[in-house]
Amino acid sequence: MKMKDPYMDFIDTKYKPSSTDVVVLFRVEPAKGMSMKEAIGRVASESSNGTWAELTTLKEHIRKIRARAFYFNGNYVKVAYPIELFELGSIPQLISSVAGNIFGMKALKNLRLEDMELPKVYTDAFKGPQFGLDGVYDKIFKMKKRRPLLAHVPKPKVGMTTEEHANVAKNAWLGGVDLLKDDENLTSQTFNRFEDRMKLMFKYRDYAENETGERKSYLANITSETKEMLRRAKIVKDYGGEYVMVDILTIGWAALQTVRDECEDLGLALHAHRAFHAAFTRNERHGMSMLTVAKLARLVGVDQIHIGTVVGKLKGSKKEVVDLDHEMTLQNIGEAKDVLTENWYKIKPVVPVSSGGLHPGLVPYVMKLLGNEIVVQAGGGIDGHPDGVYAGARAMRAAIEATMEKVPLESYAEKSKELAAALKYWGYSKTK
Ligand code: CAP
Ligand code: MG
Repeated sequence: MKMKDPYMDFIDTKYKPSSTDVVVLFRVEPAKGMSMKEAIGRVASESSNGTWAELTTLKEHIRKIRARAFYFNGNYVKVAYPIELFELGSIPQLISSVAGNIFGMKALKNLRLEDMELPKVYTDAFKGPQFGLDGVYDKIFKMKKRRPLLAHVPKPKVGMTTEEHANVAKNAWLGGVDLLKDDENLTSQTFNRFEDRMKLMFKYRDYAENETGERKSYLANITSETKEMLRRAKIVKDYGGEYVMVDILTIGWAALQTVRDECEDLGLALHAHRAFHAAFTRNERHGMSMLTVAKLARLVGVDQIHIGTVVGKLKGSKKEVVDLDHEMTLQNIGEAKDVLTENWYKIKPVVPVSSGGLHPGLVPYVMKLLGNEIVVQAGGGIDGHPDGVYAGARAMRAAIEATMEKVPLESYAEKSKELAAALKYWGYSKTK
């Protein structure tokens, strides 16, 4: 008797997703000798409640909640997952389901999770951003005429002593930086212990605020083991900080949810660094899109997230960066070839952060692409300025102000020697 292929039960082109289904868009490349349907059946099966064998234990009430691949367009496939398959409020379980074993299946040459459409019943289980874009501008910066917030990461990224790091920060804040950010791998090393850094950084932050009359804030990197992160977040709060920063992918989704809850209690905004994402997002044929990572981060509730620059040193196409910008700032997302619709309901917008190889000459491009309600971050683009950190900060700030006033940088440089020096040194060159 020929065995029935159990995988075929997970394909139903007549299926219409219900309003409570999670819908996932995959890009599927079958392995040699595998048809598209055989590959897709395996994806829908293994990511819901099937396996390779026809099960004697399968009953109708179990079969009823299986996933169904219902839409096929070339390599693009949509799979609908009944909400019963998920534990509401748990990102780890969502990813273990729809982005788990399937990436290792021999039936696939490549598989990429492009996007997922999350129903209200699922998104209602999450807080989303505590401050969000409006809260950052209105509550933290109290900025009436919104312009890009200028951020700086002291470079070299690690190795400086606490004093050296804090001195760079002080000069950057005095030069016009709004947000000082620890680098993604600066946490608590022997040369710059977390507690020592917090003590000096907040002292210099307060000094710079008094000197400049401007709000200055600090994205303190608390990335660490989870209990230690909660301890460090309290230290930031005790010093009167407004933010903590975490590397969302290296701390993991469960820890991010815990930190987000703690930030609610402490009233701290959450800056999301995405180090490690490119290990699985940059390959357009296999892995998971940064769009999906950013959606889940918005859902959990980060207030700011890195989305790329197009013109800087790190990979990210114009389409990818613009899609990310829309997904982070709009409440309703329309369908496109590799983007699903999404209604964000009560989940607030997130501030897009453009960073990675930026210097003053590249600021107009970034602002034209992403608008004025963003964070523009420069590390080397400030500390590499020929006249030093203070001048580097003033040059970046001048580039932002010039672009806000729609004045070409060269003209504006006539009244900003620091911007003139930056343009002479870097011009408008893209970095890599
Ligand atoms: C930028 C940066 C950021 C990257 C992260 C770095 O420094 O501090 O971590 O922007 O990439 O370490 O490279 P520079 P993304 O300004 O000196 O390049 O923003 O794409 O997540
Ligand atoms: Mg960095």
